[in-house]
Amino acid sequence: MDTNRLSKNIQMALNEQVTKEAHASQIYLSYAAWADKQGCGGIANFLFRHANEERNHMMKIIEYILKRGGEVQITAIPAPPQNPKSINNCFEKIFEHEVENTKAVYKVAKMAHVEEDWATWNFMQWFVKEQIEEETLAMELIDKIKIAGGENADAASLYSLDRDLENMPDDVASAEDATVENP
Ligand code: OFO
Repeated sequence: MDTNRLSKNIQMALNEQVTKEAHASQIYLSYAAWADKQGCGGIANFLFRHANEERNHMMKIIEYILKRGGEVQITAIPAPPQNPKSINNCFEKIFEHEVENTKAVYKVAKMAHVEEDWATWNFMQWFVKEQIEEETLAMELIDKIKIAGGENADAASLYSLDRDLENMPDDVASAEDATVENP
């Protein structure tokens, strides 16, 4: 008796998303190592922590596939892109990657909608919401580096940005959680 509650296509799309989250984790790892080498230990710390968050996303999907009686396929992870050229470029690349990942998440959610797989559709809503946070976080990084001078940021501004990011939280409050009392 087949107890797999996922269609072939949805299972494949979820497995692809597993690889995408693993890839995201590798990207954050590689940028973190690069940032550390530039002397930006605070930024590196922030990015290392975020690499773990991406891995948690991966695990969340693996657990869901298994819970639905599906089959998990762990495949090769593509290599991360080339190192950034500057801290400014690093944050831009992070933002671009997050937007790419949002598109991938929407694709799976849309597929679930078309197939009327409401369990997967509902599951994917967590990721839709998470991507709002991830994009907001990336936008905040871009704003911060802009204030520090963008490509022309001097050593003093980079130093203070690095110290700020050391302790910056890994997630941001999203609009859905805002209230009048706690905007
Ligand atoms: Fe998994 O959220 Fe970023 O990519």
